[in-house]
Amino acid sequence: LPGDVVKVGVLGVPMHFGQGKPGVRNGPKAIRDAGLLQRLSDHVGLEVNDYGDLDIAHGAHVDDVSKDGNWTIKNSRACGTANKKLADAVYNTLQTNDICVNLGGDHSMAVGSIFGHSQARPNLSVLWVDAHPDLNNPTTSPSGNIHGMPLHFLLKDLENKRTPISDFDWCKSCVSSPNIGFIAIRDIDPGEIAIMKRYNIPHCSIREIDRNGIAHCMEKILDMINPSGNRPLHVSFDIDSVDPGIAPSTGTPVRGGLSYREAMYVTEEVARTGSLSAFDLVEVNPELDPKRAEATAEVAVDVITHALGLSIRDTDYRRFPHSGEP
Ligand code: NNH
Ligand code: MN
Ligand code: MN
Ligand code: MN
Repeated sequence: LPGDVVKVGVLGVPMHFGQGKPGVRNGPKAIRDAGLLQRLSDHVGLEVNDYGDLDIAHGAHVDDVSKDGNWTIKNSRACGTANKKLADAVYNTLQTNDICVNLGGDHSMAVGSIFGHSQARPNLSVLWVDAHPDLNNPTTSPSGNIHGMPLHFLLKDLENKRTPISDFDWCKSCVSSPNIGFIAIRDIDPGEIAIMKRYNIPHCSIREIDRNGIAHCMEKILDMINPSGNRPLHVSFDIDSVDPGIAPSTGTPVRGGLSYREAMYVTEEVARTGSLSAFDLVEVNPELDPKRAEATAEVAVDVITHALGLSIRDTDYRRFPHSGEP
């Protein structure tokens, strides 16, 4: 309702089991240290409820290996357990907040955040902002890292083809391919290309952004994944979507990413939908390129605050339903 203060719940998710580089568990701290909470309350004008960091057990390293030895999923036990915990936390957060912001941690946490979100609010559409489409399965994965596979557990279209991994049994597929869209992808594994083609998954590659501009691409992708505008929107934002020149502290940087303004434009358009319901900011690793870790975390804070309405409120307030009249 106009005039109502928007309530935002913030969850720190020090997940690191989905990939091999230490340091990404300190992402939530780096993003908080860069001033996120104060920016959200003082600059954006939201009611902010910080639930601290999820307690992620440092359990034994247990991989899941197929009977024929054809694949390995690294750390599946710990990753599955932590994601279940996150799913419950996101579900609970959305009972009393309008929007849930999840600070990663590696991108395997999207399994828990999207599943938990879908339990609280069905019929999600998902905008995946990333250099990678994270569509691998245990057989196509070049690395065995779960952060490259979260959508394998989430896409309804893959339900029958899903590799049964007992640590992820709790996660029911909850997003259909017409309702998920990729933007800024530029490092795609062969198996992922096959899946994208087969299910015709909406996407805007970095090349399409070069050719048609970010405004056209955002309009196209939001219209494709949520044509009626009625679905709650989940945004999963991998910081490696942004060019490593401005956001270098991340595990798998890929040259040729979004410019600073393109990243802000993406998130401003997210704010303008008025349907943002959960937002993940993942893969900030302050131990990589440590001299520029603060700058990377500042970009992450800007991304989140813009998605939640900063700048739209001032420059485009009539079209932003959360802003109220001046
Ligand atoms: N595609 C690679 C893999 O599956 C790299 C994934 N890395 C990411 N994804 N950062 O966003 O291992
Ligand atoms: Mn990712
Ligand atoms: Mn990525
Ligand atoms: Mn690759």
